[in-house]
Amino acid sequence: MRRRIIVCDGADVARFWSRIGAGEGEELTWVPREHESRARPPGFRALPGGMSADAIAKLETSHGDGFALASDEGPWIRAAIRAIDEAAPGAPVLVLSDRLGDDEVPDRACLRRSGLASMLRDDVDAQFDHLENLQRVVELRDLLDPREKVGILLQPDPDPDGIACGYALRALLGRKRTTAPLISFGEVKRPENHALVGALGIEVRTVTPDELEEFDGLVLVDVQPNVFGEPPPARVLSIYAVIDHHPERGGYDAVIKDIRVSYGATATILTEYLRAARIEISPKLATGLLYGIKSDTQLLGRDTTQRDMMSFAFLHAHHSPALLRRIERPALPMDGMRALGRALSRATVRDGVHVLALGRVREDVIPQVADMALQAEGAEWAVAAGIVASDIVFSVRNVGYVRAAGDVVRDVVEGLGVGGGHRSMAKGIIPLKAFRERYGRATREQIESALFDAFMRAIHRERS
Ligand SMILES: [Mn+2]
Repeated sequence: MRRRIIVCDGADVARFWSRIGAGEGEELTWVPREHESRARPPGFRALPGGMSADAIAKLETSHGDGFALASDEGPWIRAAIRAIDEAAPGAPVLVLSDRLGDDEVPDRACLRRSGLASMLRDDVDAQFDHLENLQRVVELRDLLDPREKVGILLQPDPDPDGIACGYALRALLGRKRTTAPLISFGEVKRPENHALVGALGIEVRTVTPDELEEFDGLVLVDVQPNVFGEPPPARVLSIYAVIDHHPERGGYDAVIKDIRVSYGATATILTEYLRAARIEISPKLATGLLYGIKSDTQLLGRDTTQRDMMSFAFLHAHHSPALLRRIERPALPMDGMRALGRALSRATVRDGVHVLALGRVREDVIPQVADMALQAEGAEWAVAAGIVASDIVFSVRNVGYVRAAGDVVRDVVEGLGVGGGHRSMAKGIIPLKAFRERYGRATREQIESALFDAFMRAIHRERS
């Protein structure tokens, strides 16, 4: 747009707008009302004689110029649009009004409506949200700054949301790994959790409940004490702070509880903290938090709020795509590639089901193969299975409009092993011993055909 001509109805609106001022290429004009003095607000050009085509014509507009009309009076707005259509036919018009009903504004192809005061209103709300987050940050710092060693306790085998949040909290507190280590009662095991700590170079120390004595401050992130056993270790029942998005549980004391159950990820809370405190977010930290939100919400699909979307968008602008790729597509070992090659050379998609049996592989190869196997033409289901230690581990993916993967896997492993998952992703584990007892030998061919049959039965089973 070449010129943006802002037309204010009367001195009050013009004075209001004079606080906003004129941006690049903007011209401020006002139409004095009948009884108003002609003293014009500074920076404004008056359009005397009321709203008319003549007044608009004096602006000497050309094609590409646009108008904003600020008024709460229907007749004035309609007269202004008529004048513009006469003097500058088809020019784009923005109507800024807080009180006009839709039927008071004429139907016009290139017209857009917005509020005037309400535009600021939205911003005031957003600023108060930031302020509330800042207050939390200040409280956390006041509480934790005097402590020599703060333990950031995550759930056992912490997931990407927990790990990224622990890392973010440390940045927020301006601490190092020595004075605020990430700790957990169970080591990092699952491949996606490993991939994150590896790519970000984060250390999560495994501790026993007794070792908690070395910390003079404890913060629980993405977890509450009930997760640590029944009953939980006494030391975790009286802590400084809990920051979490899981349903609130009782039975413990925390000085600060920030539990936001509607949020899809704790990483959204930490992102809001960091933004409110204006902490610089490194690409590494942004990538971790982004991946935390992505994996907890299955890419903004499940239990997602506007807040998660906003944090995701903010983090997306700051993250490192190369680092994210390394987390999501960890390097496959060569023997895993060869196992994949052998499996692919015999693979077929039958009745929409694509089963790949890999033999003995590193566990993180399996989900990656499952992702890829779903791309096969005609596949609605992909199952990648491999032998890990003394178990058959399999990852399942589906196209999303079929029976839920978690339900199907629970049926498949019934009486044999464990498994579960979500709508379109799931995982199952069958001990080799249990498999042999039911199916005989655990060769690749046998695993492939047994899983194929079991999946066919489970997929077509009626929901009970
Ligand atoms: Mn979480």
